[in-house]
Amino acid sequence: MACSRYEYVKGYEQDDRILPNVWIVIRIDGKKFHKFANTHKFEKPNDENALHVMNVAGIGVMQEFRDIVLGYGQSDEYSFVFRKDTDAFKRRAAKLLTYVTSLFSTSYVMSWPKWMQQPLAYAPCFDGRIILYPSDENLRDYLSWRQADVHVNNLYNTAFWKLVLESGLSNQQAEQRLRGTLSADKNELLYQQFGINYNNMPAMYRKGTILLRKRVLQFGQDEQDKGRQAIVPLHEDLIGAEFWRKHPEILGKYV
Ligand code: DGT
Ligand code: MG
Ligand code: MG
Ligand code: MG
Ligand code: MG
Repeated sequence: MACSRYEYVKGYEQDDRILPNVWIVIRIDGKKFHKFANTHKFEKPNDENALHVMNVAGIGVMQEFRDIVLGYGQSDEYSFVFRKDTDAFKRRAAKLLTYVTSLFSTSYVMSWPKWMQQPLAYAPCFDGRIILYPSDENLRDYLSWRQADVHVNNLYNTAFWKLVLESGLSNQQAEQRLRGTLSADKNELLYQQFGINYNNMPAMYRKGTILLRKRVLQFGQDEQDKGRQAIVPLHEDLIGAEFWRKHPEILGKYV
């Protein structure tokens, strides 16, 4: 029964339910974090504490949305993968996207003071998008794409900031020095000029952060006890097959 003559306007709302049986990925990304990082004096190229703020916000999202099976964060972005058969919010796209994006933003702001010395100068915000992947292969390729992105950027940025901060090159000179170089060249430059073995740099910077749900035994529990579920950060390679063999539960392949 219509309560008022105005109620017909509800009919203008669109049905945005996502089709069944596809992987739902939500990726959020910081708005103009180039500027945000400068304003808040992030260390270059990686600010460990700022990355912790991102990871804590990612964990906050996964604690609230139980159907997220994997989170993946690097730089100013986080991707969240929902179970293929999730019925959260009846798979309504706008609800899923806005809840995840706003919860990430508020969690980011709430955990900021625990990790950062400097108070927030202004309210950070994040954009969000939904991407649907029909096959496990598509999903793996998506995550591989994001991890390859952090590898390429981090290797470049590490070399760039070494040249600027330690060799005294201008930004432009450093850019010129690196123009056209391959990964192997940048590895070699880091090793020869700065004594750095890139592969020994912190894995969080090179690989990003993967958040998975795992059962962890609590102290004093016997082995019968299945333990408590925790969200565990990993900094592993997810491009190779080994990761997926080790964590079959992500794709719903229980062994
Ligand atoms: P957007 O996303 O189009 O609004 O613009 P940005 O500036 O957020 O660009 P994006 O997302 O492509 O790149 C992320 C920026 O965030 C990049 O310029 C470097 C900065 N950033 C992220 N993490 C760190 C960090 O740990 N340290 C520093 N210094 N900068 C960081
Ligand atoms: Mg961008
Ligand atoms: Mg951004
Ligand atoms: Mg970004
Ligand atoms: Mg309401």
